[in-house]
Amino acid sequence: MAVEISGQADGADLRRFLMELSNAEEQYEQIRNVPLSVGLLEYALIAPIMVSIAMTPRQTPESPRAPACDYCYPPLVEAAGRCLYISQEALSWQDARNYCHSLQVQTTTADLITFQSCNDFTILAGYLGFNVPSDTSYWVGAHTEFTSNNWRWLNGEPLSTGVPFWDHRQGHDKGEDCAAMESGSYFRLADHDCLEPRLFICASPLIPAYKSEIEVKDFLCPDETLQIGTGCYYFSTYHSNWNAAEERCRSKFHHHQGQLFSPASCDEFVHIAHHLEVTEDKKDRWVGAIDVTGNHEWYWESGDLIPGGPPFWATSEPNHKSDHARDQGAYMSASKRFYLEDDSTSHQLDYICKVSPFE
Ligand SMILES: [Ca+2]
Ligand SMILES: [Ca+2]
Repeated sequence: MAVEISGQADGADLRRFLMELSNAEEQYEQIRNVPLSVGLLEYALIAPIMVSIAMTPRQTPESPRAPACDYCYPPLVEAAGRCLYISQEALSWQDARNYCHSLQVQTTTADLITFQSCNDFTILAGYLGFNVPSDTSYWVGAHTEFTSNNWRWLNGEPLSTGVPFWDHRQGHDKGEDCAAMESGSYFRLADHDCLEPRLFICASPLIPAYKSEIEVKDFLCPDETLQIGTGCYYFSTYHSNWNAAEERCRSKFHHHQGQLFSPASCDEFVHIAHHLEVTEDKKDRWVGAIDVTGNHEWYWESGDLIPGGPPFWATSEPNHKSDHARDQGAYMSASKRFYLEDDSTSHQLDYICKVSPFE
């Protein structure tokens, strides 16, 4: 049996070969079969190196020299975790879409960008804020279908107006059936006439996210609170200043770790905003957001930083001019589709507490 000693030999071949070599009876025969191009002495030098190469773990895709297929094909660039093409020429929505289709992305083609989650959108909005000129507007892969306000992403997923993707004033204009991300509204969406030439963003298509079966345990919310999603919430029925509201959440629900509502995720915020919309709650409600220094350093009471722009703040908010610490809080604004606005903590508003369920 001849065993080729070359760059192609794998570890198993080599180990087998060496084991066979160690067999004294076969040793002579094996050595005779070493290709003539590799002398015995050279083989003796190469073999240990090849064993060590064979034993070295292969490079993982995360390593800096990942295979080329992990990168985006020009002219797409890798940004915000995706392969994107951010146009510099303006086209109608359909022409923009056709342009995207002409771009090759690995084994498939690109399309106008769509978003699967609030987080995807927030990350891209943050990226655009740093990387595109101000006063720009980019077509994305969303349009109306069947009826005028029935918005969908290109993958067929429904897209509701309001929190978290849309500017609070946009999405209902007659004859405006295509959506664009606008720098003037923190890159939130606005509806426009599909024939207007606009810049656009193409992206590699989204593979539907694997939705794990989250085990939802049965739980019971305390009296006076509502179960929404996987949390319990209290919606006040009277006004209070921000500090008193915070104190009230703690004391009223002290057995249930009550505190002013501080969403742990974009999705939790969306849940509450949509609840307020469908129940036609017309009240502005304090949440657990405070400017800790007075210099627009906003934090949730939970200690998490609140980023500017998406997903929480209404367009042009926060905008207070105070420079006193803990002087300004934020509320979910009924007139701005429950995105946040800031206001003096001394103002009297209703509020939302988040409360732990019974164990
Ligand atoms: Ca519009
Ligand atoms: Ca304000």
